[in-house]
Amino acid sequence: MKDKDKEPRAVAADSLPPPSSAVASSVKRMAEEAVLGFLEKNDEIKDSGDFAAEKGISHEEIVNVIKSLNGFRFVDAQDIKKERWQLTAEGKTYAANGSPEFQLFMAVPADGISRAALQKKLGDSVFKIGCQQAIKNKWAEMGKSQVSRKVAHVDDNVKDMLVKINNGEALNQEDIDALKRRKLISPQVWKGYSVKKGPNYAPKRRKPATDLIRENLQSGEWKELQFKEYNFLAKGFPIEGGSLHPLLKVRRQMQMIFLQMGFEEMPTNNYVESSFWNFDALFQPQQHPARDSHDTFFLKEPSTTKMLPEDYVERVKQIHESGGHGSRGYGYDWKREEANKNLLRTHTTAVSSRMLYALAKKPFEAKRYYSIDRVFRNEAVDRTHLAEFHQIEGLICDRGLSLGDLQGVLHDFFSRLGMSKLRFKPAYNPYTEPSMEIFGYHEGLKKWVEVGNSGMFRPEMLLPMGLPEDVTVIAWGLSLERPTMILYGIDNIRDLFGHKVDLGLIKSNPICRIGI
Ligand code: FB9
Repeated sequence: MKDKDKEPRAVAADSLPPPSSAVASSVKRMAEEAVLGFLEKNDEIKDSGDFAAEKGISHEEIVNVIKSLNGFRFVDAQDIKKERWQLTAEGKTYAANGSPEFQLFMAVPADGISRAALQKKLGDSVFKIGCQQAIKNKWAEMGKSQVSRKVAHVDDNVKDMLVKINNGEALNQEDIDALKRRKLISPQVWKGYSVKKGPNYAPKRRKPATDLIRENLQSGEWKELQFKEYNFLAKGFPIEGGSLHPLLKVRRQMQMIFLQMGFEEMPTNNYVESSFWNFDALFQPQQHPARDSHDTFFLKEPSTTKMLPEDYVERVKQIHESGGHGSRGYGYDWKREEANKNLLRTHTTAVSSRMLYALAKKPFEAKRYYSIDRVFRNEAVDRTHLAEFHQIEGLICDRGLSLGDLQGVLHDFFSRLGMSKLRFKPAYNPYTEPSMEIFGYHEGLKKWVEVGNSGMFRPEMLLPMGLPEDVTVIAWGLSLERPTMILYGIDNIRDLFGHKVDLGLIKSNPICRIGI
């Protein structure tokens, strides 16, 4: 018995690695020479399919060559279509293992077998179909529990027909219809070409010249040179221009809204902040849960801030420990070293505290400030939360502002975001009282969306800064990521921000159409 594995096994074309470009182009050249060579001696290639089979070249390769030669009018190709049948997945299994009715018949011993045993032997689907067909063919007797043969011998015509189909052999219409009814075959349109010589026919294709060069002129060969047609429709190389990340497009839109509303941007170029400006200045008590490393990234190096305005720090210490200006404070022992700790800012409100303190040092003038930049929170990452996001914050500092003013400016701001219907829900922030969560009705999503938080900065925050008694500050905040995810229909924040972003989205994302 010849040793099986030494035989070079015939491997299926699609299991081979794609031919390297060199092989590909040599196969292409071979196919081209085959077509042009054949037409040198013959008027026509009647059927590219037969021609491919004859030449032992894949029909696909022949078709590619015919299309290209036709493009350069080396040949004149006419479509020919043939409808033929191919086996369905079920048809393929029967062609391989025999029709279910034949499998059933073969599984019934001469003295019969129980239905249950037979079903176990054949499996549910073969048993079910096998029974139907075997009864129809009067091959077997299906008693209540017993199955027995009605004939001694049967032929598996169905399998034979399926094999014929597979080999591209023709069957009579009746058999085709029977197999079609059993969904064992499905129609397949075969496309090929008949080919004749074209106006530019030549036995060998010389690459058409793409340029007229001095040598062509000197040698006079320009006379018989074939020049490649100019393809004025050719798409030039795509100009790879820079493209803005969706977040930056929405940021720019948000900036436009703030500038149109008369706000000026606060400098946010310091991710590292002291606990003092990020928390203490905002009257956030030192034992507040947000101030421990579970929520906040504290710095190992430099671990403490170098410089704080001592007089102001003293007043903050006061207000935390024993209150003032009518507040009884928190009544705990405020620690300087806690305020000195450096961290990655958890909100851009840390910048607002610096700006309001700076404002307090000058003769008072009303101000509208906004900030849009990164903040960091040691939070569990999920579909809408990363350890960092961009916070958008707006504040108005003026005399005698009320909660009504806040709601008014929120209506103005969010209506420019396309959300004119707002609802406010009482909330709590350590640094604002009263505080409100903001909900907006999103026409596109047809639902109410939480769009941010807001409040009036507490006097315990503003007065120690030195701002006049009657100055109040209304403020609100939201993220940049949420509106961007909604506007660009991005479901998972990891698709928007971070190393997993697919650049395709960056290159092909549409312009940002906020508010309209
Ligand atoms: O952005 C948020 N939602 C939002 C905003 C706009 C938007 O636009 C639509 C397309 C047109 C859609 C959605 N939120 C705030 C709401 C929620 O996403 C919330 O679950 C998550 N929030 C972040 C914080 O998460 C811990 C968003 C982020 C946020 C929340 C509050 C503030 C800032 C950012 C604040 C504040 C504040 C309060 C008072 C004074 C000063 C600042």
